[in-house]
Amino acid sequence: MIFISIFFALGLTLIAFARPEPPINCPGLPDDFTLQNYTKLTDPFTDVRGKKITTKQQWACRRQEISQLLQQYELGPLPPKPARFFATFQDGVLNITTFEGSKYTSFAVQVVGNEAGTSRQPIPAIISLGGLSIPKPDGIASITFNNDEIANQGGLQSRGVGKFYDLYGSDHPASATIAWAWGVARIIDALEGTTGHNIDPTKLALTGCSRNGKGTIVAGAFNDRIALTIPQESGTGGTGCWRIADQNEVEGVNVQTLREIVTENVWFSPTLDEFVNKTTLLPFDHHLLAALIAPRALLDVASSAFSWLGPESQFGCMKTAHKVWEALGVPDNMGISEIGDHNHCAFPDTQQGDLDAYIQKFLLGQDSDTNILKTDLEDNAGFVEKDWIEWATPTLA
Ligand code: MCU
Repeated sequence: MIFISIFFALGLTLIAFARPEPPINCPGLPDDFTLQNYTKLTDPFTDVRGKKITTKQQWACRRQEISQLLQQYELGPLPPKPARFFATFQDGVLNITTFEGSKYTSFAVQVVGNEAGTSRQPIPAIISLGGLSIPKPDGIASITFNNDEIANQGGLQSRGVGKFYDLYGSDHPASATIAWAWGVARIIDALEGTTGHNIDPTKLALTGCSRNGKGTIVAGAFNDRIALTIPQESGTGGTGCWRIADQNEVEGVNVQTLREIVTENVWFSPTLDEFVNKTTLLPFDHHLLAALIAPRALLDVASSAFSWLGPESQFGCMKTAHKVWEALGVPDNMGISEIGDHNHCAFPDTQQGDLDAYIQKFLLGQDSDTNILKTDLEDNAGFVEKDWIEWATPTLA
């Protein structure tokens, strides 16, 4: 009791609770599920049992199925919310401690630009993996998440290193990207459970560039409490599709592939190694990773300047993902802005209007035109829909 009183006296908040996920009654993966070779982009609207998805309710189960498949074959498992944690906010720093059994770990994130808010009218915030590399919009706070300390990304030798693994064990099969998704969830828990930061936890965006862009799409996909996800120049393993990158490589493009990426870093679980030279066996591609975000907002800020990032793959993969937002009746909640007139992770003025439109609509609640699906490369960056898509897009009832 004295302990709690001291916390309140200091203007801090102590929280320790777990909120269960709302139940949906979905069948889950069948016990006899087997991988099948499929060379095109997998159908979002047919489940693993071959059943067509025609309603939003069925999509909720298909979405759960895709989430399970991604964890099983590519990302590793996302642990549920820890049973116990506490958070404090003081002097612009959110301190978070989580407990699992007898172990605990603590990390802190810096909050800036939150002065504009008042306790009457809290303001939106952008959480960035590794720091902002888009311009900070006015009237929006910025929260810097040092994702590397949660799960290190210093090459293959950094597998299992970081605070996530201190808590769950260095042999936990979570990839760095899903461990970062866990970290983002803990930041949101802490924002929800503390006061004094003037941030509205229902108006959160997430961003990160390059390798942290890969983390952004994963963390956006696995965090329903993120309103707007903005991966920047994430390339292969982010908003690019494995199959398109492979095809481009066959055509002579110097693009990053699954085969290469698993030798470079720990962004994916070791389970993905099995798909080296066999990306066509994956029961998903990254259009379905992105689709987990729907109907929430997604703006893919891509670059067409570097073949390594796969400009056709990023554009084609996200153009395909967009069909899920179309099916859900919210096509303007997802955009692609692919422009190549700048250095890697140097956000150009030419994309400012596209970014502003998404910030205005999804963080500030203003009207704006978010119908943005563009690349500055000719012929849709080379992406030919009929070569990749064999399925139709329904209107989900
Ligand atoms: C685009 O992200 C990565 C890319 O996947 C890597 O191959 C390369 O080494 O680094 C990029 C990056 O994170 O650049 C900062």
